[in-house]
Amino acid sequence: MKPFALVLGAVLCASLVLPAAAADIALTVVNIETPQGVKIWEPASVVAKKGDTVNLKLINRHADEHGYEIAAFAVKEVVEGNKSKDVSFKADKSGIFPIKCHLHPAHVVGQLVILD
Ligand SMILES: [Cu+2]
Repeated sequence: MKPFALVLGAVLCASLVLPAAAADIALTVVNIETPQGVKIWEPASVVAKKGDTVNLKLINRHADEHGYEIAAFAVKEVVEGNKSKDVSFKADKSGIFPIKCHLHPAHVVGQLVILD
């Protein structure tokens, strides 16, 4: 057997035994208006696994500014009208955490679910 094949075999075996490494989650979240006339971030729910790095691109398609807050992870952004903003954070604890527009409390947005 050639050395390359040995190394490849060792890598394949290791990948079967070791737990899955933390991943990079990338998601685009867009502020839309519901048929009821409420401006929300869509998708409303973000799911990741503990240890993942979550990268969100927040796109605000409205003329007015909107907030995106996940207090549990110190995320608190204001996205100006017709602008976008990139946000990253490490999902270092598991649980279900609210996502809000802190500028307009009526815009109850959704939830962040971090799986153990
Ligand atoms: Cu808002």
